[in-house]
Amino acid sequence: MVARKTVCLQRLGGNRKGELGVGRFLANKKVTTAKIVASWSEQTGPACAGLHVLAIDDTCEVKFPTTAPRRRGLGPVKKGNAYGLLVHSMIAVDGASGACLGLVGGQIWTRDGVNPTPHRERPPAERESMRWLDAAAQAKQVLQPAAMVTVVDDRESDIYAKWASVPEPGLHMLTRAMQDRRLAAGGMLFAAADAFPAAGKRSIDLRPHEPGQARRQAVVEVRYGGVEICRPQQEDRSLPRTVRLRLMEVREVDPPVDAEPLHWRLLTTHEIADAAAAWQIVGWYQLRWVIEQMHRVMKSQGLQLEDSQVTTAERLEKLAAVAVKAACIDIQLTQERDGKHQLPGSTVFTGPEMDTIEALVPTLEGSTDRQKNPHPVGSLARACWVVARLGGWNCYYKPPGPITFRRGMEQFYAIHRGRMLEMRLQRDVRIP
Ligand SMILES: [Mn+2]
Repeated sequence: MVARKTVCLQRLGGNRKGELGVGRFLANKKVTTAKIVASWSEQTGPACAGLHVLAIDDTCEVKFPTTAPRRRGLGPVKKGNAYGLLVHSMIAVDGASGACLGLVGGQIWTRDGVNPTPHRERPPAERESMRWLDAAAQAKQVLQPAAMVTVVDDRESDIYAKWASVPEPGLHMLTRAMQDRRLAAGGMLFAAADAFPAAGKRSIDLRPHEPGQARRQAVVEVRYGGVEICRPQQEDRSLPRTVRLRLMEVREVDPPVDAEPLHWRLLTTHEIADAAAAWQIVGWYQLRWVIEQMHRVMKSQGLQLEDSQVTTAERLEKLAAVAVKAACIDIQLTQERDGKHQLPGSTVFTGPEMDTIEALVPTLEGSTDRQKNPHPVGSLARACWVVARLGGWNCYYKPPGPITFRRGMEQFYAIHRGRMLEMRLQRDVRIP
């Protein structure tokens, strides 16, 4: 069971009783990581109906303290010098507003030691890179209600098999290029961009990718054009020999001396009619910061997953699966705290949960206007206000952030469970 009281379990369970509950939950063989991951996307499809959705995915490594005699069944991460789990997750983001609409899918795994077979000699199904194709397949399933889907990911996902097999009508891809590839017309991909005309300059907002980096503005120049990439030599021969794509190059003009200059080569299946369309695609790629923020919240701010003392890899995987969902909700609530996107409560909460939210409003309101819930009944923003109040936000000073929302969600679930139990008792024990 739980070896020691930990910050992580305190936060999930609230108290000693909750901690044992979480221990039981993690030990329960019927609750598998796969089942928790499958439940991530329950509310996402309906929230995406009719929209152009960016399905943004990324992998993060969660390391745990281990010692040689006690590895907890964890495999190597971080180039093999630490032990932990890998978490791959995909979120749905509204391409027009940037609002996070929930989780789409992903997977959580641990490595069995450093694989002795070089990457290129492994069959595709055994490569970790399959996760990018699997996530894209999950996007096709879960996001069927969307009008259009664009899968957005970083350099690790620049995989020929993906370019050749994933896109279909209504499902696009936007990925940062990693490989300098041969082109059907001769020459190489990276050099091709040099021949494209510059399509304009703009100042864009760069958010920090790692702690310690500062947020800054960068003036960038964009160029774009069509390319036809060739199937690599060692690639599966059943894949088409070439794939037609658009290449965009985004390069910082006069970068500051102390900063790493921005230089993105983006490949996409989208047509680029003009400079405005090119800038729109740059904007979509920039929304990748939402998943980076979610992974940061999962690892540190909200759940302190890396501090967890849970004893086995299997239970840590389940804990991580719960933490991903919790972090996604924290991001959704933080984004919607002012009602900016006018999302319905159903984006995050079930019907009965929204009833509990509404029942809590009068008990949390104060006498002044500042202390009233200003958002319409049934809206996600109205729920954000309630959860923030439960998390200790006092209606004044700075707006609530992910940590306040996490604290509030734990309170909320405890109250909601109590309320459901009370309602069941009232129904079952009919006093004449
Ligand atoms: Mn990545």
